[in-house]
Amino acid sequence: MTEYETIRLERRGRVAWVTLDRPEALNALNAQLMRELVGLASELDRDDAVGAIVVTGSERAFAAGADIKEMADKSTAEMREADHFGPWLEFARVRKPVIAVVSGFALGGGFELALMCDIILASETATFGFPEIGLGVIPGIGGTQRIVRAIGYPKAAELVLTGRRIDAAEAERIGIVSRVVTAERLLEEAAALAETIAAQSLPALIAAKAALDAALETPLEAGLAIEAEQFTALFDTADQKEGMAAFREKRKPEFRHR
Ligand code: DAK
Repeated sequence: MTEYETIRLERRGRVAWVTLDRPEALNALNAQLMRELVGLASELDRDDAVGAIVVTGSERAFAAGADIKEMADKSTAEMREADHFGPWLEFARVRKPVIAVVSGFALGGGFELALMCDIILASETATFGFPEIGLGVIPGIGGTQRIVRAIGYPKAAELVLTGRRIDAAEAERIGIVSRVVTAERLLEEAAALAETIAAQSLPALIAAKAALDAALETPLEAGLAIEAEQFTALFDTADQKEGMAAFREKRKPEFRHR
């Protein structure tokens, strides 16, 4: 059993809850947290008992960005050497649904981490923003790319170029978060959402995520081909037979995730 210092793992049924746990730094993403989180996410991705992964922080902060104190004195050569980019690519490659459950600050790298997840569920206390420009840098783990794809260039440019923070209501209005709920109901709603997803057939979830990802990364025709192939491949799964038999027999399916 791996020991973690900067994150916590709790398994609830088929949902794995991963909580960022550096309260002294508002969950700033230092190298250790990145290693632990990315390593765990890859492990959970390979674990057939897990159908969905929740990533969350504390009430006060999802994550207040990359760790400024850790990188402040680094040179360009040292930043290249440290390769903070590669591991995050591995996180974004997780095949299973990942849900960011955001309360409080999701700034800089914290916002970027949320954008790497498939769904963002936010508390009304959530605040999103890219403060990097005010630090003399720019978002570095996918922020400029994913925010443009999420909300379009003009609004993305305003957020990245000004560093302006937005509240949960605005984040919902412009399409960054899928839903905003009260602080009291956040964990309950997150659990219901994650359980609903994790109860579906795992091969179908993985196929759905692969097809959704293709929509962001390929021209339409290539994406349609990927969708068609993912769809067709599911016809050799036990869960497709069960899902369609259950429909005909007017009962709920009992998926075995294969
Ligand atoms: N890094 C390190 N420590 C942080 C931190 C951060 N990002 N954010 C907060 N903390 C620490 C504070 O320093 C403070 O520690 P002590 O001074 O008590 O030791 C503690 O957390 C509590 O914070 P505050 O006292 O400041 O709390 P407040 O409620 O007053 O303010 C705040 C909360 C979130 C508004 C404020 O802490 C703040 O502005 N934090 C910085 C937010 C920020 O600028 N984040 C963007 C960081 S830049 C890369 C890829 C990506 C990136 C970089 C490299 N590579 C691939 C190489 C991404 C860059 C970023 O994310």
